[in-house]
Amino acid sequence: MSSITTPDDEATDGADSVAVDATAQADGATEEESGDAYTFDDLSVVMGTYNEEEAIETVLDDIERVTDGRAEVVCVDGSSDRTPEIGREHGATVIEQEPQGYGVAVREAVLTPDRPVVVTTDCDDTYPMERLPDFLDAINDGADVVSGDRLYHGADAMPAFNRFGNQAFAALASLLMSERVHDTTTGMRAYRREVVQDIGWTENTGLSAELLIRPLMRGYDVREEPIAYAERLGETKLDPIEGGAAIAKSIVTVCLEERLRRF
Ligand SMILES: Nc1nc2c(ncn2[C@@H]2O[C@H](COP(=O)(O)OP(=O)(O)OP(=O)(O)O)[C@@H](O)[C@H]2O)c(=O)[nH]1
Ligand SMILES: [Mg+2]
Repeated sequence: MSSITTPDDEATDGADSVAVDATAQADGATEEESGDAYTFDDLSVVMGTYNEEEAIETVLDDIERVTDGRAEVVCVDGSSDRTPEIGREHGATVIEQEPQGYGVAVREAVLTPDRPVVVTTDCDDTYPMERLPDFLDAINDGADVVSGDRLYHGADAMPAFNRFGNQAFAALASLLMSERVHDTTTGMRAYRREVVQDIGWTENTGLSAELLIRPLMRGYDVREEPIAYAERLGETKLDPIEGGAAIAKSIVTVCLEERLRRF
């Protein structure tokens, strides 16, 4: 039994925890017992940014408004346009990196913050930053990972091909994990920092799926949270066919590695 919970399911505790899980659970318990809940001052919102000058101002303004300017923002940037300048003008920490794909950028982004709660998003105005308080609440409620489920509300703004692909990825991962998940490739999640620090990440285009699958299969408290999903500003950076094949391969590889790790 693992520990994913959805609006349809009852909460279940991870029963297959290993030593590292116990640490994560213990930290969570200490947090709750002390009544010292995390606030926006404990939050870092991180993203890969690659030629997103059409969207970055909107995304950063939304984060600023919703968190009263208290969340830290980290952008790992590979742009050749004005994205990094706009990011810095709006108070983000911008780390420059040659463009090497989604996962190379986002891995650097999640590993950078010192703050205890790390939220990922895309820099394309698709994800609802007004839900940041709910994600933080779920962490304060004991979740280790809170994963935004775009498909729950239908994701009408998503191209039909991508929607079908994302449903297929979730079905594949669910089968291989023996645990139902609904959106494996979402870009909006909250993590306790120790989860992203304690696990070794290997995937690039498939990093989003890996960031869900490894914690789930190690018994962390992973919860899916239905979110709205909006149409993208600017050009996509993902080739649906090539990217889709890479994601499917990552799901199979990571699920098998995690199963073998249990022996
Ligand atoms: N630094 C960096 N960021 C990247 C790279 N590839 C993608 N990104 C960023 O990662 C995020 C996700 O990329 P998207 O193009 O939105 O991919 P997607 O969400 O699968 O596709 P859409 O549904 O079209 O949005 C965006 O903020 C991109 O700017 C890269 O090679 N380097
Ligand atoms: Mg996107």
